[in-house]
Amino acid sequence: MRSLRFVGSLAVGLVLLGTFFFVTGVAPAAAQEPTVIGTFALVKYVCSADIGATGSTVPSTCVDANDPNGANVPVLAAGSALSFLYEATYTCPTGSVCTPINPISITLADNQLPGIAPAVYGALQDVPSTGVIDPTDIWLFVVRGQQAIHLTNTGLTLPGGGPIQGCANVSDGDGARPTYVNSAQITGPSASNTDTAAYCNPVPLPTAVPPTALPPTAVPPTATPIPSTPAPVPIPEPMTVVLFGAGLAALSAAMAARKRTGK
Ligand SMILES: [Ca+2]
Ligand SMILES: [Ca+2]
Repeated sequence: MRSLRFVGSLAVGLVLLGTFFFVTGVAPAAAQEPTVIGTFALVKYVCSADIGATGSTVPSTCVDANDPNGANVPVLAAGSALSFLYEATYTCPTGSVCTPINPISITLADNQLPGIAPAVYGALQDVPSTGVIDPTDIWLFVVRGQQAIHLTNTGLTLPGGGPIQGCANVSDGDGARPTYVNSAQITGPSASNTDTAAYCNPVPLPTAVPPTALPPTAVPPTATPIPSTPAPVPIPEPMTVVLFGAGLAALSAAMAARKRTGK
C-alpha cells in the first residue's frame, strides 16, 4: 500500500515537472546536448591605410588578398600607412550548445608580426551584445601603426619568411616582384583557423638617366669665296704720233743739228 502511494506521488511529480517544462520552454539539463566549444573561421585582410582603432565594418581599403599573385593584391609604396584586420566568425555545430567565448581567451598570431597582439576593433555581428563572442558572432581585430616595407631592399628577410615573388596579376601590369605575405592564426579554446594576406610595392621608376652630352655639332666648312674676276686691264693701243707742218720741221731740224754735233 505504501509503495503504491510512492508510485502515485512520483507520477504526479513527473506530470507537474513536465507541465513546468512545457510552460517555461526550458528543457531539463539532462536533455540538452553537451556544451561544446564552437569553431572559428578567420579572414585576414591587408588595408592600405590606417583604419583607426575601432569600427563595425570592414573598411573599403581592406582586401582579403589570399593569393600573392591575385589581381586584388594591393600595391603599396614603401613607407605608406598599413593596417591588418582580422575577422573572426564563431559558429556552433548543429544540435550543439556552444559556450560563449571571452575575447581574451582567444589569441591571434601573425607570423610576420611576432610579439604584436591584434586588439579588438569591433563587431560585425554581436548577438547578444554582452561582451562575449557568442555563436554566430563576427568580431574584428586590428593591428595598426604599420608601414609598407621596402621589399626590394637587398638582403631583406622578413620574420615569417620572404619576400616571395608575387603580384604577377596586379592592375599596374608591371608583373612579378618581391611580395610580402603574412599568415595569421586564431586560436580559441580547442579551435583554430588560419588565413593569409599579401602586398607588394610599385615597380620602381627607372632611374633618371642624365641627358647624354650631344656630340659637337659639325660646322659645315665655310664656303671659300670665289674671288671675283678682276676687270681686265685695258691694254693701251700703240700710239702713233703724226707730226705735221711746223712740228715735223722742228723735229727734222733737231735731228739735223744732233747729226752735225755728233750727239
Ligand atoms: Ca586573407
Ligand atoms: Ca556577443
